[in-house]
Amino acid sequence: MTYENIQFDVTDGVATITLNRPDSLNAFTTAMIAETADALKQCGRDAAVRCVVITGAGRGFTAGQDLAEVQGRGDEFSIGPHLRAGYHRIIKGIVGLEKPVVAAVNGVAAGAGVGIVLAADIRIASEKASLVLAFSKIGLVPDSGLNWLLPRMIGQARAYQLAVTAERLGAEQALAWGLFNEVVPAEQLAAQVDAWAQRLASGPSISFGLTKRAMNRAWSQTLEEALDYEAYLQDTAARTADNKEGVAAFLEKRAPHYTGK
Ligand code: T3D
Repeated sequence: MTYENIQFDVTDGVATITLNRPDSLNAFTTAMIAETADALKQCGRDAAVRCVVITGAGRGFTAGQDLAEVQGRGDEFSIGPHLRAGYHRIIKGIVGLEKPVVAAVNGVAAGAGVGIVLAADIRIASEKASLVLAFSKIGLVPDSGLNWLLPRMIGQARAYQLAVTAERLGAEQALAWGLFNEVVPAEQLAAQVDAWAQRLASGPSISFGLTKRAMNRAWSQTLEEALDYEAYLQDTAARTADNKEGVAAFLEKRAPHYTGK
C-alpha cells in the first residue's frame, strides 16, 4: 500500500508511524485510517521491527475523525461498519501487536485519537499535549475502545466526567492520573522517545511481547487462570536465546546483548 497520509519509517529496529495531515491536526480520513492499520500490520509481519512509535506531524497528535469528511457523507452512510473496518483495526492492531508500542504524544489527541494513545503500551508526552474526549461535543459516544480502556485506567467517575464534559485534560493531570508515563518539555520529546524506542528495540523482544499478551489476557482471567497462563508463557520465554544471554550476562557481570530471539 502506498502511504499518502502517514509517514512510515523503519530504522534500527524501530518503526515510526507519523500521522501526517498537520493542517487538520492529523484528523483521520478513511484513507488515513486504512494506511495506519496497514502500517501496524507491516510492523507485525516484519521481524526487524522490535518497537513501534506512533506520533503526529505538526502541533497535534490527532484530532480524531475528520469532521469535514463526516459532513460529506450521504444519508445512507453507517458509522458502525466504518468503525469496525477502520478504527477497530488500529486499536486491535496496537493492542494485539506483541511488540512494545510507544505513543509520542506531541500535542492534542481528540476523539479516536485518545483511544490510540491509550491503546499504546508506553505514553511519552510533551508538556503541550492534552487529551479531549470530543465525542459528546458532536453528540456521539466514546468509541475506539475508550469505554473499555479509560474507566480501567482512571476509574469510571473520572472517565465519565471527561466523556460528558469533553474538557481538555492537560499533560500534567494525565501524568498524575497514570495515563502518561512521562511528560517532558516539547523540545525534549523526540530525544526522550528515541531513548525509549532504542531501549525497547534492543531488549529481549519475545519477553516484551509475551508480557504484553499476559497482561492483556489477565483482564479477563481469574487469578488461577492467570497463574497457569504465566507458567505456560514462561516455558516459551525460558527457551529463548535472550533468556540464556540474560542469565550469562548477569553471571559474567557484563551488559547483555539481546537479539530478540
Ligand atoms: O463519524 C465517525 O466516523 C465516528 C468516529 C468517531 C471518532 C472520532 O474521533 S469523533 C471525534 C472527532 N473529533 C472532534 O470532534 C475534535 C474536533 N476538534 C476539536 O475539538 C479541536 O480542534 C481540538 C480540541 C482537537 C484542538 O483545538 P485547537 O483550538 O487547538 O485547534 P483548532 O483551531 O480547533 O483546529 C486547528 C485546525 O484543525 C482547524 O482548521 P483551520 O481553521 O486552521 O483551517 C480545525 O478546523 C482543524 N481540525 C481540528 N479538528 C478537526 C479538524 N478538521 C477536521 N476534523 C477534525 N476532527
